[in-house]
Amino acid sequence: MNVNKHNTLDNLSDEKLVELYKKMLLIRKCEEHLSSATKEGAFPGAVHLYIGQEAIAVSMCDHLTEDDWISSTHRGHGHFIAKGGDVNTMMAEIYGKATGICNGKGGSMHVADFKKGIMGANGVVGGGMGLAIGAALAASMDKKNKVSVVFFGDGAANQGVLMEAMNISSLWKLPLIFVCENNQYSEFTHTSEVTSGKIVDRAKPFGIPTLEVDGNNFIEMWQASAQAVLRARNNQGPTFIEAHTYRQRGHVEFEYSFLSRTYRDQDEVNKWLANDKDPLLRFEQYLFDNSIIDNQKTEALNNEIDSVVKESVSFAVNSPLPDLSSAFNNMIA
Ligand SMILES: Cc1ncc(C[n+]2csc(CCOP(=O)(O)OP(=O)(O)O)c2C)c(N)n1
Ligand SMILES: [Mg+2]
Repeated sequence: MNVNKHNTLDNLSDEKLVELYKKMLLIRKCEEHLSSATKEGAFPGAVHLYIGQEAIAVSMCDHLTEDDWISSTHRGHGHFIAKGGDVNTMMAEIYGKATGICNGKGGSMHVADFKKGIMGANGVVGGGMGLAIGAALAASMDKKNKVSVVFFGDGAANQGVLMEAMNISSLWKLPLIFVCENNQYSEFTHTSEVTSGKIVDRAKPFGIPTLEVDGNNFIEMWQASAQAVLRARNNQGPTFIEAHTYRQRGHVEFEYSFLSRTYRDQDEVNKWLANDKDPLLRFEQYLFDNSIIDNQKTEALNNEIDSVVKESVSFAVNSPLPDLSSAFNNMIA
């Protein structure tokens, strides 16, 4: 299957394009805050940041409604925000507060909101696949044309559960979309050291149509997402997208506090931070080139998003910790 490159984003209004840009900016700025906050020890636990991959979640989720489902990874804040998750309660969750979306008991790797179709971030690599296929099966039995999307990494593509998910979703024509975010690293190991062949080719023997895209190109990723979601809604079965991207930050923030060696060249990182590679800067340039934003508008949007992030941090910081008596609430024995 080829990405519909003749189609541009022309059919989206300027307002809509600015909304999409704001969503990417919101993810970026939340993550930047979390980066500095984790270094200050503002909350317990580690954070895995989505910086550099924002175009993938935002473009895919633009085609989904609250009734559709997504499952995510340990790098899940971007998916949560893109799918319409509330930033205040996400921030409070990461800060471990009672007002968090999971009452402060899940933390960064478990931000979830079932009311919004967000089955959650997931600390188990590949764990989201089982959840997404369950939701896809339920969607197909309900016959309400709902769609289920699993976001996973290149490392997760080496988990056996992917083969099981591809097999049964293809056989049963489930409305499932595989989105492999190939960011070139699994923890501290380059993908080429642990992955044979092309990841996207793994779907082919199962008869699943595939799309391989530049995941840092918002337009290309948006088009691929449109095609995959349309197929799923029309009961045509699963689609597999491999989105090439780059993990701009470490595997976890602050990793050099425990790593004794570097594992990638700064030159390589710098190349991906540049205007022609970074997904947010590229989309911003597209909006400039089409006279949708200018310097003044960009500054206003940045100020607006800064306030949203500031408000979420203040909500999190000023919220109480969960009461000790609630420790065993919502637990099943
Ligand atoms: C089943 C399982 N195995 C190993 C780990 C440890 N681990 C956490 S993240 C990670 C790398 C995942 O790489 P990838 O899927 O490419 O996602 P990325 O971090 O690049 O977003 C590993 C091995 C885990 N959490 N779960
Ligand atoms: Mg990876």
